[in-house]
Amino acid sequence: MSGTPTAVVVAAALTHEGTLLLAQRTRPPELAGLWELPGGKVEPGESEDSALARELREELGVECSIGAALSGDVDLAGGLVLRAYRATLVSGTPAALEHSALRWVDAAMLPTMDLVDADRLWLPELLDILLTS
Ligand code: 523
Repeated sequence: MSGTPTAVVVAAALTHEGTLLLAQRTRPPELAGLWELPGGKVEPGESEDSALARELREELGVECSIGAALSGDVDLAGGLVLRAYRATLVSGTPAALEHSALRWVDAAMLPTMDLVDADRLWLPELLDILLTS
């Protein structure tokens, strides 16, 4: 059966010294002010890894190494599917180039953050990553 291919949105669980980087969205209005794992849409012809590395370069100004996927995908509106990957910094210091703020959160702070709904799927796995890193 043919049809429109599913578009994938990739997001990064970027960790550093027991903390996870969250980014505060500026748009759309219903998501503005909420915190997310940074990332964005995979473009046609791009691999998910290189799309995520590109998004982190564009949004944060850093070079990252992309690792394993977290468990499970999230179906988003508009036929998009959201997938998250582990990531670590290779060079640079993240800056909020396209977000209103960035915050490195530890396992105690993560559950208190106002996350976008879709990213909540990974809360248990993210806590586990932070507590065992
Ligand atoms: N999410 C989401 N969580 C999350 C990301 C990176 C994205 O729920 N961690 C959702 C938000 C949007 C959709 O995925 O509904 C696309 O993300 P967006 O807008 O960050 O992707 P862009 O910037 O590549 O898309 P354009 O707006 O088309 O430029």
